[in-house]
Amino acid sequence: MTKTILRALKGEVLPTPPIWMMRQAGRYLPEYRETRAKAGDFLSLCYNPELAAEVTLQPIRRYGFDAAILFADILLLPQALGPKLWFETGEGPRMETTDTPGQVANLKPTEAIHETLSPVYETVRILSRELPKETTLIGFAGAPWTVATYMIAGKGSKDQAAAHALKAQDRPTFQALIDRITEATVEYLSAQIEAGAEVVKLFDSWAGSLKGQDFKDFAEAPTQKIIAALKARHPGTPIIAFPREAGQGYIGFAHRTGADCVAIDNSVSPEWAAANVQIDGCVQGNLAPEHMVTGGQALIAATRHVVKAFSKGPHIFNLGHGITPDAHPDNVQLMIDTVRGA
Ligand code: 1CP
Repeated sequence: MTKTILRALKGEVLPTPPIWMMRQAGRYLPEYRETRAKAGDFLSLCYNPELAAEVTLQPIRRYGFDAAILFADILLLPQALGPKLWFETGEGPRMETTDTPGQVANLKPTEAIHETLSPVYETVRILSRELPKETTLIGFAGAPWTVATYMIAGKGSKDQAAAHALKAQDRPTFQALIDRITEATVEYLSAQIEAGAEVVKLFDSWAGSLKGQDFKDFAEAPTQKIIAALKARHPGTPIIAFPREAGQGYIGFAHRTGADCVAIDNSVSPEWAAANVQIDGCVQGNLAPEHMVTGGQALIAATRHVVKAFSKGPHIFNLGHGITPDAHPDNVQLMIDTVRGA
């Protein structure tokens, strides 16, 4: 029998939506913190196939989610193109910046990425052997705009000002960077699929700061190119796109990019998303991650609300963004029980 997530991605309306959660392997789980301590630091964990597979499996064992997402990070791909990457404790990622024509030209050739990223493919191979047969394995990458925002600023930022500035001041350099990331992402995701990823997801976490024509040029166009290239090589592999906080940009996004499913953040109501986005096919989302912290009757009511709003079309239950480190593991169980028992 086909796995439930794959059925939903093909457009089937299931009596109970399949469920997984962004950042399901993460700091809210004591077993994750323990394995991370064993690895030493976050990047060592990402590049250790045995331990990365272990943390990917932890939420599957604990909760029986319908999908596992490969444990890695969207910043491994830009690191594989050359810039140094490290994590400052308590602050987040830092990268050597790439914002001049010379720096873009000096990025490593796309073929060179596999040298750095081969442990990630090994993690995928381990997982495709070890996951329960009903669990779908999801691979992923950052979408080019979101990856570019970290490469240009050298860190995360609320408004992505450095990337917007480069786009305004030196469009050819900005476009060349987007093109290099786009090309490398195709090879990275292709390698994940060849290693055993059954679905891939593109995280465009900062798509919401692109407006008007910029949204079309830098959220839609690179996503469309990646999907077209992947579909030519791996026609059977479904692709989930997550243009976070796209707002009106969600409407027709699947149609324009070729995505099999659009992940919806929690800044829009599920009724709106059902009426405007689910009409084109499968959607994923969109419970507010805060409920994993606060729990209780409000969690139950909001979970039922999301399930009901999307119940007439293909739906994969998920949060609107990643679960946060202060979430309580019992609230995750309560959400799952509510989805499956509703
Ligand atoms: O243990 C730790 O301290 C590290 C926390 C952490 C984790 C658990 C980071 C650092 N990355 C991850 C794993 C991760 N990141 C996954 C694994 C699979 C999963 O369980 O979902 C995925 C899919 C990501 C994707 C990712 N990394 C995104 C896109 C999704 C999103 O959350 O918007 C982004 C923007 C990143 C960059 C990143 N990596 C880590 C942090 C703290 C950040 C955000 C940095 C910032 O903007 O400030």
